Amino acid sequence: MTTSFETVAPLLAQQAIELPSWAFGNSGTRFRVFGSPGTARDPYEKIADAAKVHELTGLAPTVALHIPWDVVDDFGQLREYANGLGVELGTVNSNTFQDDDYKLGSVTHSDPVIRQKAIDHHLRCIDIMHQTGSRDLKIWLADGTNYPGQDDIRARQDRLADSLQQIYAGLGDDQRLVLEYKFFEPAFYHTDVPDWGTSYAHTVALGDKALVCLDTGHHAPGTNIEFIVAQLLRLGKLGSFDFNSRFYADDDLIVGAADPFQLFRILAEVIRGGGFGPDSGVAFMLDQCHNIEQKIPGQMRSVLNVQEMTARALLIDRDALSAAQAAGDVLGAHGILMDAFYRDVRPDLAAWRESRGLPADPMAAYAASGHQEKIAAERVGGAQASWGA
Ligand code: AOS
Ligand code: ZN
Ligand code: ZN
Repeated sequence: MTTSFETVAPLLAQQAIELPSWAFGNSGTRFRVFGSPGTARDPYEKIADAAKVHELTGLAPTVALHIPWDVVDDFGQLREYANGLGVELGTVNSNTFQDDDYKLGSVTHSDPVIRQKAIDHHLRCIDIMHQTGSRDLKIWLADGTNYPGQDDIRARQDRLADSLQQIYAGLGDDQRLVLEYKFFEPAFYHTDVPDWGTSYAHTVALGDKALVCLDTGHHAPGTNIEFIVAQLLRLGKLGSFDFNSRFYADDDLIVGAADPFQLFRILAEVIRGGGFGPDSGVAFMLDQCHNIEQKIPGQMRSVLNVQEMTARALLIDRDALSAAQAAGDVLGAHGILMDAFYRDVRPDLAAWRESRGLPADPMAAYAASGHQEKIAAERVGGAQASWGA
């Protein structure tokens, strides 16, 4: 029997997707960062942009900060400002990749002075988290080497473990550390946290408050990401997602744009493994840049894509699927999964949004609202925020 949209709507109402503050700054590639009219100039304007996405979609109640890009004099005031616009401050992302001192590494550096500087930066992030009310400290490290023999891979792991332990010791009772892995870039021979296994090993050694962050753009082409999702959920160590999509490398394009079917498969495993919903402990975040498209509607498109694929994944007829799997019905089981993927949930979602006081078509509502023109007219003078500042 086909699962009805009405059955899954209450689950969809629980969906929350965190937006990255840096998505509202200018970004680009190593060739060019493009400016665009109306781009946010400071953390306050980035939060206002994020709040607009939430206002029109009801999907994005929190905004992730990046330190030092989003440093302000008074984080309590920033928090109040966010709350006044109907959103909360979320994950704090540490940054130890833009300082000359970190050229050869940060928390893995062989020089104890530089290592301490990197550890202290994370402790400062934890302090900020107390002021912003954030639960998660997200650590992504640019640490690694470019040439075989450049440094001792094993010693770097030992230094990483020691540094992470010192950071972990600074966490409050309700705070968590999520460790993101990436197999290349900016280092190209090896990175110090290249894969889920390495992140898993370190987070297990740290303790229950340390979990793995899975960025969908950080795997070799062809990697079965949904398998990693299933495995980490099985092990109780999936802490968060950085959603985006990619054609070639870490493209940070709009989630669901490059490979909607992969997004569906990932979400199907999330739901199957109990990783969906506010009590699951798995945080949904975006990690994207909008280089050529408008940023607010770019983020709206992204959260709507996640919502749409979540709806389809929730519509999988689990009983029929289990029965087909148990019966060894290869094509039947595959067909049941594909039936859910091909369900066009857009009309149901539009009607459901309207029933909750949201625009049926948030993209059209934004375009018609004149908001983009308004911020373009208002935000003149000053320096636009950009990825890296
Ligand atoms: C880098 O590739 C990682 O995806 C980070 O999560 C993130 O993009 C970065 O911290 C944003 O500045
Ligand atoms: Zn990421
Ligand atoms: Zn990335």
